[in-house]
Amino acid sequence: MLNLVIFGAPGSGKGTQSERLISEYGLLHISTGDVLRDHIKRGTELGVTARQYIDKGQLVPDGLIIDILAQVLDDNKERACEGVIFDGFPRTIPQAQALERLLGERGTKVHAVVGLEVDEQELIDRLVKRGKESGRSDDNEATIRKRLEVYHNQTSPLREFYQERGLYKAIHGVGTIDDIFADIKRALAAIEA
Ligand code: B4P
Repeated sequence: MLNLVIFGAPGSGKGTQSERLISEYGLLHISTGDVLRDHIKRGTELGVTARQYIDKGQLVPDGLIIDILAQVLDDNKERACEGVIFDGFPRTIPQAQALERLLGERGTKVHAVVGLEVDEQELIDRLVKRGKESGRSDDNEATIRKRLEVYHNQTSPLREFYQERGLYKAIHGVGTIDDIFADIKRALAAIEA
């Protein structure tokens, strides 16, 4: 069983590399961004609330997102036992502490954190490009800059949090998707055994 966190700034390739990791290791994919966008599409109460934050480039409040994650884990109990990739969660220290607690209560833990490291201009270029192609409401330059600021202030401290626990695997996230994935597999080889 392998529980992975895929970590990085907006546009670092979390979603892209998650797809590869899922097919390679047969993991359950939990993307909090995807869960929130699904709620927005269905017009649920949660979706209406989440949209107010996402469109401003802010994080959805911790309490809300932690409850969502606990619910998704409960709804997918059997699959979660085979291993999970957490994509876009945790994004704050309280979320990381909640993840430790939620997994601990289920008799498991985070085995590794894959940190995709990409320079800022490349992140902006990727997200502006995606915004033009997909029309995602938060992929416009002003919101992207706000998301990056939020990342630096609230999310990047998690790097140290996981380094202290010996779980952080730094991956250079620029290059072809295949090459980056090969680096991730190499970094995970040691913990797979
Ligand atoms: P997310 O959906 O997680 O959005 P994101 O950080 O932009 O990541 P995403 O997965 O979409 O992009 P990726 O790095 O794969 O969150 C959206 C919003 O939801 C947040 O801003 C927040 O408001 C809210 N939210 C979500 N989770 C939350 C939480 N835990 N707490 C609070 N709020 C939360 O980048 C992919 C782009 O790069 C693609 O266009 C791809 O084609 C391109 N790309 C990937 N690899 C590449 C490569 N090697 N070369 C060139 N381009 C590449």
